[in-house]
Amino acid sequence: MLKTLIKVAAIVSVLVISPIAKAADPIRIPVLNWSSQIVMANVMAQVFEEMGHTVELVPAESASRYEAVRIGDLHVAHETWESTMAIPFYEAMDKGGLIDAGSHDLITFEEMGIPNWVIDDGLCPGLPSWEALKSPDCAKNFATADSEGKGRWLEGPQEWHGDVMPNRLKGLGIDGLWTVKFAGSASALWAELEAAKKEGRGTVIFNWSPNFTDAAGFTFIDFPPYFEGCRLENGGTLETTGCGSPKGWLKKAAYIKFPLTHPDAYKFYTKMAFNAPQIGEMANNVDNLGMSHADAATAFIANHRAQIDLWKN
Ligand code: TMO
Repeated sequence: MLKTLIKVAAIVSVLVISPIAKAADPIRIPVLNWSSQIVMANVMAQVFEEMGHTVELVPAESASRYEAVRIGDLHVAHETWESTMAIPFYEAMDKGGLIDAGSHDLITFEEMGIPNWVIDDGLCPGLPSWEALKSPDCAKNFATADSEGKGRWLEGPQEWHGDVMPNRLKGLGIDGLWTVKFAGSASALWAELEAAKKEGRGTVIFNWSPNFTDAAGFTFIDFPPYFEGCRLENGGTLETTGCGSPKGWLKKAAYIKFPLTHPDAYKFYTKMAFNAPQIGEMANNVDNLGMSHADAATAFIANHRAQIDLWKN
């Protein structure tokens, strides 16, 4: 009796469950730890659901995400920033399984910088030129309880760029005056801006564009120009690793089978190309207006419905 039941259940599951499971294979979208990336993940999730797909938002890390796309654990990496993610992106493509699904409609920049009031208050005369950072009188205005008397740079999470910024300080020969601490998340960077302002001390943080801060009065520091190979991880030396960040693209990566398993969703994904104000709007909805990521995505879609619908067809 029991055997028969198991047999029947097995047959039923083959007949009924597996075709459904196949049709409902969810589209897996990575969720990282900065607002525009998370809001864009939610925008895609809501649009794919409108198209009849099921979606899974999967917590992921910046660099390891490309191997996950390559083997199909994720279907997309929808915010791939050239200056910090090009290497794992191209490595996964070289191994096979990850494809380039096009670029967003903008130029990106990721760099250390200061809120404009740091300049206006004269906390480090000569900024935004990096040469101003060579002054001990400047550095001491940027000290914090955890910086051993040095000026502090607050980098993003170490998972984003490893030791690019500590190597930058060494390459510039100013690691005796400045030290790098890593934030736990993007929101810790914005909290630092508020804390420094309240305490009247200088602050240097990692930031990027497009972002909500584009409209909020933020200046990137001018470092020696970037050139191919200047960073240590690209074959550079201590002589060259003081170079600044490159301007770059913002690409969309996809699992090679995504166009076959979800053709309509893949077509939307290839057409989906946000511009700089739109990425800023996604971040602003969360970081200034305090919306949840899902609500920020719903508001964004409502605000750009005609364009979204054009990409859906
Ligand atoms: C990748 N990021 C935009 C946080 O620099």
